[in-house]
Amino acid sequence: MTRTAARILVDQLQIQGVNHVFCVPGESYLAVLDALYDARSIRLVVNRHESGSTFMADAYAKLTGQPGVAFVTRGPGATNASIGVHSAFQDSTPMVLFIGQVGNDFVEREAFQEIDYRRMFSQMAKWVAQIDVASRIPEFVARAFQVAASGRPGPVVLALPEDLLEQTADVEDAACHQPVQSAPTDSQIGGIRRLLGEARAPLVLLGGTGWTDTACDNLRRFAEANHLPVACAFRFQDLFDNRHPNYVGDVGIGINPKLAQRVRDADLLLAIGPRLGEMTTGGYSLLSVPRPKQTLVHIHQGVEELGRVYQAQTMIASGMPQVAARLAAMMPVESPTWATATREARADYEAWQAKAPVYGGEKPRLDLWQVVQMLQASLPADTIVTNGAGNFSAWAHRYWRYAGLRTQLAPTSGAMGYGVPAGIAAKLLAPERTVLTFAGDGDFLMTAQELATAAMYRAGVLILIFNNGMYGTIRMHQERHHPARVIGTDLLNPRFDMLAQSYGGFGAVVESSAQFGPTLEEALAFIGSRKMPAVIELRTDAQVITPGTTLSAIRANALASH
Ligand SMILES: Cc1ncc(C[n+]2csc(CCOP(=O)(O)OP(=O)(O)O)c2C)c(N)n1
Ligand SMILES: [Mg+2]
Repeated sequence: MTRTAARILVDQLQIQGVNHVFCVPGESYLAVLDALYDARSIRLVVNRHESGSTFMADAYAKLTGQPGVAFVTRGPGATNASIGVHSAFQDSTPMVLFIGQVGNDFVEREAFQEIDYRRMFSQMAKWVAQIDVASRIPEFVARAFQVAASGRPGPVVLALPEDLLEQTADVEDAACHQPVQSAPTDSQIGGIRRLLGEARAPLVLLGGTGWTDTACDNLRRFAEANHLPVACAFRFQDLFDNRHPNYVGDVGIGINPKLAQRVRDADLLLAIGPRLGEMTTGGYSLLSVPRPKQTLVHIHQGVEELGRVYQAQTMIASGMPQVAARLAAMMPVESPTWATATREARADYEAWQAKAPVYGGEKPRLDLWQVVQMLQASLPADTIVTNGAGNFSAWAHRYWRYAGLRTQLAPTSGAMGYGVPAGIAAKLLAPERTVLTFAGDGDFLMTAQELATAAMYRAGVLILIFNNGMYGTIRMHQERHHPARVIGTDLLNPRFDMLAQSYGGFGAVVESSAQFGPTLEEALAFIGSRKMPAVIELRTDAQVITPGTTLSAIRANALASH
């Protein structure tokens, strides 16, 4: 049967299991939009900026384990979308981005909004291609999903030239993709068992994508049976229930110094899933490059990631469900010598979560530590917590206890603006769950326009804006390197409460700890009854630049050492 190219494409999306598409429309792919008109199983979510589309597609994939899909227009649409593609690449998130493209009749003339996407995305996508012939759409689309979801997952970009979308073809559909992952061999598992038997101070480090509920459960059983301490890599804190006695903290920015020491002192590091990237290795200092002092077992989905930086003793290419099942079935080590150390590491984690004395003894008007405690006490354990980038995120990463898989959406790419669209996507996909977004004043305004999307689709996400009137992270680094020479980091902000209200949401300002509880209750009641977003602006003390230090302390230190 002859179909239009757009119909073949949309039929193929349905076969690949797509049920949400995030987009900003463009005349370059009108035919696809028209085909989506009849595709009732696909919900089209329209954004206000293409970063919203790709960030939401990334959040969708992190929450469902299926590739997220976005459609954007050529040139300006593609450049706007690129931040989410880069984030998906760094986060190993499966994504397929479709971009309308200049027709083949005009290509290479630098026609209106023309970009060569192969060159533009080559470093931040697993595969970039252009479909020129309608009869090959099923092949290209199936492969895009196959590539995005297999091995180390990541984004794929497909360009759709205008003349393609005018074609028709009589072609068979392709089948749904089947993500492919390797599995560990018997001798590799035997090797891990042997190394564990010889270890005195082992540490498990979890990270990366491709985890399932069963895989996390199996990993927990492995840790319990062997009394192992378990840490999570930067922004992958939801792979192990933080309330579990074997959980000892996250290995990322602002790491607990005692945990950092434990990583350094470990004689066996079982890195299961993480890329051993800059943020997870303390800038490549916790493990020396290329041959770490610790005996390193590195298990990763992508062969290209193994041995990239670190020459692990044992490198295993494996999917997470595959390796976790084998570890759970492994004969545990009898009365391991490190069981006490695991309890001590847990105690260190709990002490690290106790309130840090940053206010010089003064009682702050708005105590952010207390804010997080109140949130944790009032919100369900399975709350999905999202954030973008900035020092404010430390309050979530350090003090929130993530209760297990798919309770955290956070960009390891450090992309500001991720939290708001990710939170909205989460609420759209899991309306029954509470979604809490941590945002900075700088971070929030990078994607605040998606509040319109939240309002249009009635996504009742709760957003906390940590307003310190500056790009605080950069100010912190500025004070370290160029003390008392403040430039380019102050911000003049709008009235965030009024901004939220103008979108039909709840908006309130909190200036003291006492105000927070009642305001939170009001916001939650609003979300419950109106199914609309709620924004609480926290007027924070700009001095409190991290949970552990103040700006003046950093300045004084820097001045003393310059
Ligand atoms: C898209 C993007 N642009 C710039 C940066 C660099 N950057 C990192 S943190 C930061 C400031 C964040 O400010 P804010 O959201 O107010 O959080 P704060 O650090 O003040 O808590 C900047 C500009 C980035 N990470 N991402
Ligand atoms: Mg700020």
